[in-house]
Amino acid sequence: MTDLPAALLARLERLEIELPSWGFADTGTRFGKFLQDAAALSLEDKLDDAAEVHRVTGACPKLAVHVLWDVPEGGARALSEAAAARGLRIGSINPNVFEDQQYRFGSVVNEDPAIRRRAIDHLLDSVRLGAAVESDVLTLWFADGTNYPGQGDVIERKHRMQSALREVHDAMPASMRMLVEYKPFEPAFYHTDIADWGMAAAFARHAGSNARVLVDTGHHLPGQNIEHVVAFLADEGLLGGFHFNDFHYADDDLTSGSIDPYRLFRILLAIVEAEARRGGDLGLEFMVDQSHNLKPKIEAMIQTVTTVQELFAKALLVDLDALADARRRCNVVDAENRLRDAFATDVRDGLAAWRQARGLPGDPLTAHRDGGYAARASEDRRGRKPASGGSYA
Ligand code: PSV
Ligand code: MN
Repeated sequence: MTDLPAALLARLERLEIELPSWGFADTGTRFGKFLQDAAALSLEDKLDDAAEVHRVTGACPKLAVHVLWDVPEGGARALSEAAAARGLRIGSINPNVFEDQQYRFGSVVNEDPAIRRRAIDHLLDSVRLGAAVESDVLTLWFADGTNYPGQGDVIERKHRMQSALREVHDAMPASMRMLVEYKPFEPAFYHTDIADWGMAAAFARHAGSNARVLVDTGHHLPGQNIEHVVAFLADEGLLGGFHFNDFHYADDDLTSGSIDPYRLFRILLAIVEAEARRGGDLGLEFMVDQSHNLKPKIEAMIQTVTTVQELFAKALLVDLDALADARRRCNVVDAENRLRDAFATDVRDGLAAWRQARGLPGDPLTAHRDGGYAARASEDRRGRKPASGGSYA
């Protein structure tokens, strides 16, 4: 399909996809890391890589940062200036209350009030950092949880979480939104304090009117109907945004749409339907949270962005009137086929033409490969690495 509808393209034009700083660095599994010569080491490298993805896609003007991993010595000002120098902005601020040794038994729900205080202070510092870099999104993920039955008083911990989130929410400027992320397990293996979307929704309600839920697509137990969760949260006014990735088993952090593109299509359709019902955009944060251990990082990010665009375009192609009609008639086959028809439509030529009309390369991945960026980055970064990961650029 070469001619995509103008309204569809206008919606795609408003689809900004935020890239994660940590997705450009060397990452691995608990069994180790395979280093890549071209993987980013510094904040500047990560911004350069994000700028390269933005150069070829035109869709990624923001970089999400993790406070402990990314904030330079010069603080907020240095952070914003480094982003602006590359035509980017700092996106969501991700506090880190999960790595320090003191957090072995939790952060804001720790038994020790002094540790709880330090964790909350870090969150408050992150609010200030966000305000200083003009980021209006505070993304909260907690590793807090327990490994064994009996280890913690889950309700006491719930109350601690509630009061911490409320305190942080109250310190946010009016323009800032708090996104509360959930995850059923890992690193805790018996219970996690914010285990699912329902708990995240309850915590967001307790925190205040600027708190919403963040749906990381990999953070569900097997079989969860994620599009139902998305539709439900949107209707409650509690859907804040996404961490996109794909999975086969659990939180695998694979490239979006690589395992089950029909699932991501259905999730995006839930957004399209909610926006149609509302008569306008939901104002969501579309963020990527992936860990590319085997693929070259920038190529995987470009694949992600183009896949999300393709699947969003397909979701926008669903004939919602015909779908409503089939539902009214209780014609299950016709209803399902409205989804299958749209999903089966090949939108790649249409998107290439759309990109070219906007002065972008029709094929972002080829443009990146032809530009020689990866070879230059490998050359520059190889010498700064402890050991080379081999031939991958
Ligand atoms: C946790 O698994 C998570 O999804 C959170 O969003 C973190 O910020 C991110 O991964 C990186 O550790
Ligand atoms: Mn996440």
